[in-house]
Amino acid sequence: MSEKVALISGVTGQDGAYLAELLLSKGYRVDGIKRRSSSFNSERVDHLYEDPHKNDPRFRMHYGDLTDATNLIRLVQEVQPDEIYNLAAQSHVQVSFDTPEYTANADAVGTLRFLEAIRILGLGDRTRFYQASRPSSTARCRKCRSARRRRFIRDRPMGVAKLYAYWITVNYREAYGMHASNGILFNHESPIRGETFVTRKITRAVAAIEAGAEDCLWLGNLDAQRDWGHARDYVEGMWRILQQDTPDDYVLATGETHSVREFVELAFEQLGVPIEWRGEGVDEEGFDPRNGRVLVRIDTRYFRPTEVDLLLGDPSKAKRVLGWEHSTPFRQLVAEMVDTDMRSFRGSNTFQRRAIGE
Ligand code: NAP
Ligand code: G4F
Repeated sequence: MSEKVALISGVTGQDGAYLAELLLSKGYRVDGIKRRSSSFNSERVDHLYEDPHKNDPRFRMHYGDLTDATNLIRLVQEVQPDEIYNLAAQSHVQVSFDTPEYTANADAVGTLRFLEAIRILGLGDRTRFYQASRPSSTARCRKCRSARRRRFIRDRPMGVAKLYAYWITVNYREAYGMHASNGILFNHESPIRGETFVTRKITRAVAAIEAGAEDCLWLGNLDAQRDWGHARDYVEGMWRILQQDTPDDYVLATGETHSVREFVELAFEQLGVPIEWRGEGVDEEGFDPRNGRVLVRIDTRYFRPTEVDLLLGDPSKAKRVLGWEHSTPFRQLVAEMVDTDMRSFRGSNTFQRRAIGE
């Protein structure tokens, strides 16, 4: 059998990097789409890079953008993929409140552009399509009081854009018989998680505090609860979804939920530092009871205009049909992230402050 070809959008992101690695290990040829930026943005996949002058490299990257339909059509035509994984997105919830129009263009219409590219090029019988969807309709939202509103949570511009992406994928499957599937993935993290998501923000801060480069971690809602798994486990689930004879939608989750507060406690525990809490609301703080040193404080800037208090997924269908299960316990995930940040921090001996984005 000839090698399979996969096209991954968002290959420079957390999931794109893990997925590219997995598919290469399975013998695929992988074509990744990266967007142009004024500085290098390929750090997560640099270890997969192959000299393009070499004959027939198995991993290639192409410039592209989800907001550019002609570009996507040309790439799909050139690559003739067996499988497309649409992972590219403006994926930060808080940023989607600041850039709602761009978020809709990339996250919602970007998905339509891919589906149309497959249809226009007549690749519906050959190319399977995976859409990176996210939980929303199952979540609870503090401001969505009525049962009806709760069913259709409009929690954030990104959530609304992703709902469109979810339904347009279902629509193309039903209308044109395409092999198009959604993976509804609950939060998944790793040592290469973006630095502005809460887990990585915590583990980087813990590493910086340990080295004396920072003295305090500033956070928003400590009581938000998430179903956190490891990205490495989740990309295996994405691949399994596209190996099914029949396209369908699947939830990938751990089935456990933990609060931001618990994540903080476990992360500091890796340094042998106990955390206790005192005060309430914006005055709450986390401190080391052995010396009274305050290590965690609240900054209202990190509160969201609308918050999803609790996310908890049910992965039973994925287990039953795909034989997929997450395999990294929560404690191990936190330890791996803290450990990697501590090592890289010691290696560079500097803690890079960022101008924006926590
Ligand atoms: P990520 O690390 O933020 O990666 C997003 C990727 O999309 C990056 O490669 C980014 O490029 C690229 N991108 C952004 N806008 C683009 C555009 N207009 N055109 C082309 N590429 C663009 O996100 P992730 O955690 O890997 O998540 C992957 C996908 O799964 C996303 O769609 C996300 O919404 C979805 N998802 C993630 C989670 C989770 O917990 N991780 C849960 C549910 C769903 P740069 O590297 O240049 O920024
Ligand atoms: O890590 P977060 O920014 O992730 P969030 O909002 O759950 O979104 C992630 O998961 C979604 C799937 O469920 C994806 F669709 C999306 O692309 C992304 O990957 O925030 C997690 C929780 C929130 O409740 C937030 O309010 O942590 C709370 N939080 C508390 N303090 C904070 C902070 N979040 C961030 N980013 N920064 C804080 O300082």
